[in-house]
Amino acid sequence: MRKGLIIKSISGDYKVITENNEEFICKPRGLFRYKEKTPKVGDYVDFDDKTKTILKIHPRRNELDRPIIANLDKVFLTFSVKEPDLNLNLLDRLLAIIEYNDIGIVIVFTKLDLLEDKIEFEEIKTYYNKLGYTVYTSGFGLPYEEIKAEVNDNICCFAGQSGVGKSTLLNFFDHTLNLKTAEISEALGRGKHTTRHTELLKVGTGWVADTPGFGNVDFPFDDLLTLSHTFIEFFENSSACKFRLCLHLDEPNCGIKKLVEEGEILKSRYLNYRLFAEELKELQRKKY
Ligand SMILES: Nc1nc2c(ncn2[C@@H]2O[C@H](COP(=O)(O)OP(=O)(O)OP(=O)(O)O)[C@@H](O)[C@H]2O)c(=O)[nH]1
Ligand SMILES: [Mg+2]
Ligand SMILES: [Zn+2]
Repeated sequence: MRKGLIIKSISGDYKVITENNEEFICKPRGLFRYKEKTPKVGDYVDFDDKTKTILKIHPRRNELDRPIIANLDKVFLTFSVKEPDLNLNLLDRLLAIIEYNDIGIVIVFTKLDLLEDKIEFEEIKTYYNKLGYTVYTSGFGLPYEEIKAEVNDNICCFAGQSGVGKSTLLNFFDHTLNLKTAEISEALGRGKHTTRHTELLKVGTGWVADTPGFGNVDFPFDDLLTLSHTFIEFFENSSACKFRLCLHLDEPNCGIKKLVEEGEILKSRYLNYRLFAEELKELQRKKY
């Protein structure tokens, strides 16, 4: 029996790499299907190198369904400022989901070279940075050195909409990766994503996954208090609210709403929060 890390899933088979860099294509044992357990990229597994069978999946520290990956240390939330336009709704949604999963977060804004008026963007960037998230900006992958160094000793993934430049940036990390990239009009026109598979790639002393882009992700929870706690600045300032379990929606004397009015909390972030709260309420209505 050997131990390894799943670095790629290939239509039902899995590429497993061992500590001394031997690679094996393995099948999951039949019992997994019965137990509805599916190996994921990022899983540490025990496998038989003779029969090429995955015998056991080690307990996961965390896992995401979009992108499908396990045991992440860090997610690079990748957002272009143009083409496609900066999607703060998706950013706030992903921040909430990754916070909930307790995974490290790095925000990367791409395509700065396409932005003429940077004033509004600077405000947004400063805001997210002040929340405590590491924020990088790049234009055509540059400068990439600091972003690349974030991968060392970690299992990471690049996540974000199709066409924001995830594969482009990874190619800057290491030209030999040779990942396929495509014109956004081309990508959207075909209605397909350029990157189709999630695969962990060795970069420096860490692993990083290029993943297919996505437009929307469901919340892994449906209660409003959890949502309010994943908005870290709401959580940190909630002692300013009259009610201890204030959801910052229609309660009187809400400290968060006051901070929004005073311009201390980004308005778009609060409006997205309200939209997400409505979405969760709708989910609950359907469920019960
Ligand atoms: N102007 C500009 N174009 C960029 C930048 N980064 C990427 N692009 C272009 O954007 C297009 C899409 O880039 P990709 O790297 O394929 O995007 P992706 O996020 O990997 O997309 P999917 O694989 O479909 O999820 C390509 O034509 C890139 O050349 C940038 O910083 N500035
Ligand atoms: Mg790609
Ligand atoms: Zn409140």
